[in-house]
Amino acid sequence: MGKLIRLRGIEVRIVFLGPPGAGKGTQAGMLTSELGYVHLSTGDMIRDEMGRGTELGKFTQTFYDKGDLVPDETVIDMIKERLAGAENVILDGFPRTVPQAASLDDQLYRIGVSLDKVIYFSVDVDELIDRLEKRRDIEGRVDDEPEAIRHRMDVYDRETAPVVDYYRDGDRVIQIDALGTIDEVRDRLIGALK
Ligand code: B4P
Repeated sequence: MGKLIRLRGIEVRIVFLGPPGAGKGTQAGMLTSELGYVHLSTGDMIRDEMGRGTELGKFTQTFYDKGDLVPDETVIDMIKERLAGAENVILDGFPRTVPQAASLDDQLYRIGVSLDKVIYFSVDVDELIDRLEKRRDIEGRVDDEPEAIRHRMDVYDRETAPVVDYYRDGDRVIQIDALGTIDEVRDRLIGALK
């Protein structure tokens, strides 16, 4: 395992923001295996619940399959218990709404820490659609079907783009160009984290 990048010598909490297919999960997975971060992905948590057929999974599936966001209270509860004890965390896909972002600030305030960086993955929409269609062919994800993709893009514009503005107001956003190969994006990301 590589050396953990520490900001100001303390533990690190980072948010990855960006539209569906921007590569948040891909890059978070790489940083986790290479640099020892803890990867908290609400998308993975939801897929895990759905895969195990739990009551929570059945509830979230009705939103997920259509490309809708799962209700804020549900996702906030999922992240709360995992966040409390975790250090050097990448939050991937959370927050996705302004109420989720406000809840995260509140949770971090209560445990006496703050966010170190918010990384915004910027990619144009044609490339996003191309990536998600390829992923559908490989992984068969229901939310990567064309209608669900279009809907997720609309939901992103309406619900998640304002989260970028929420963090921009606090001067907390670092935008990276997420176009290019996975390794090129990784190198830009590592540069942004230093
Ligand atoms: P997520 O699991 O977060 O998925 P995503 O936004 O589609 O993908 P991501 O940006 O991580 O892209 P990836 O690396 O996989 O969310 C799924 C659903 O869960 C949501 O629609 C919602 O229903 C629910 N949900 C999750 N969090 C929620 C929340 N906080 N509140 C409410 N609901 C929530 O990359 C995509 C593809 O591109 C991959 O195939 C990858 O291999 C490829 N790729 C990546 N980087 C590339 C590159 N540089 N070049 C070419 N291809 C690349």
